[in-house]
Amino acid sequence: MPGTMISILSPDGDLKSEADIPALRLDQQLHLYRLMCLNRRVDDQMIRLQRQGRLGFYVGSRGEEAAIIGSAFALERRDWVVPCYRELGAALVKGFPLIDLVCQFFGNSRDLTKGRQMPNHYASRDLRVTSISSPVGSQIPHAIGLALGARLAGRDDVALVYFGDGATSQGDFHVATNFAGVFKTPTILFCRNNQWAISVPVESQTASRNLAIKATAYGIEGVRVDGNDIFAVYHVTSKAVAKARRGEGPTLIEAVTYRRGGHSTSDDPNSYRDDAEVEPWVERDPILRFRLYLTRQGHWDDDKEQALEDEIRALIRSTLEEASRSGPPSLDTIFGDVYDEMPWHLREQMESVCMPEEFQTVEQGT
Ligand SMILES: Cc1ncc(C[n+]2csc(CCOP(=O)(O)OP(=O)(O)O)c2C)c(N)n1
Ligand SMILES: [Mg+2]
Repeated sequence: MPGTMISILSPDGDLKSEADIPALRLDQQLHLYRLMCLNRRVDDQMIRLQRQGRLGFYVGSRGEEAAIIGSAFALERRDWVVPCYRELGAALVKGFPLIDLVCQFFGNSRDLTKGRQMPNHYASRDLRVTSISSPVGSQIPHAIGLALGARLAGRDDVALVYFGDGATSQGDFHVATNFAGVFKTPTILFCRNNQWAISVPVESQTASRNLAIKATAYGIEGVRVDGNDIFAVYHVTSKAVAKARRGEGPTLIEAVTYRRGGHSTSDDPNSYRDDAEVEPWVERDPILRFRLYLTRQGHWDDDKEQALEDEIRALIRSTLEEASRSGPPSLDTIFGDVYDEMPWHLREQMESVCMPEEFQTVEQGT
């Protein structure tokens, strides 16, 4: 039933039902915990750098780490992540090296996207993480197309697309979900319902009882899950992935969570929401909940937490040092990757800006 919220871990880190615990080995659980902590510390550091004027822009995901990391972990390497812009954690799960992400944030010469994108708009062809698509909801049809393409090519990879509660009001969501239902594309439509679309609360976004129920209209399965419960998120997403891979069609997952920070570094939520609203969500923190669980099970303690904090701090510091050794992309990168054969007028411009005068072949005045 799309209205029933699935949860496995209670806020104090207790299992609601032993039977429900997904088959995650201890090393996998500890890996997930580390990634959630890394995600948060990278967010904190990048927001600080933006405030210092060293980074143009950043989008954090404080409070949404379980929804993002738990879902991405349900994928295989060959599967596609089609992100919105708040899924650093999914990139980390996919194995995106932190140095590549940070070089993209700085838009330097090591940036895989050659400094052509806004900060926070990373992509990796090798890892099957598609380019972040800022126009709200536009990535949803892309994911449906990727999934259909995979099936037509005889492959069994699936595509998981992330989007927010606000995106469910966009035409692209409805067009894509309808298409996915009709053609049973191997897609997981993962909606992070973080309660806000910049300054618009979800209650003003839709008259629907919830977001998962929107699946019913398109004849696909809708699932509502506690987005701050890493086990529940992993559990429902794994089921949706397996179903998609069997050729039984898409699932819409609504992960109920909360955007604890600003929309981005360009936003100040104090101007439209009360701190009192945020407080209960601090208590439901997904990282704290997982830590309490691991501690109760005897797998975690303060020494391990400290060691992890130290490891992450050192990793972020060394990554920033390494990234700052690269300068801006070279000027000729502006001209590449568009034409197979570059038109003469662009070649002329490229030569005039990139080559020392003695090597320029262009005759002036022609
Ligand atoms: C088509 C379009 N309209 C408006 C915007 C400006 N905008 C950027 S993010 C955003 C809110 C999206 O909210 P939601 O889908 O809930 O995702 P969240 O940011 O909460 O993760 C808006 C309105 C945009 N980028 N694209
Ligand atoms: Mg939102």
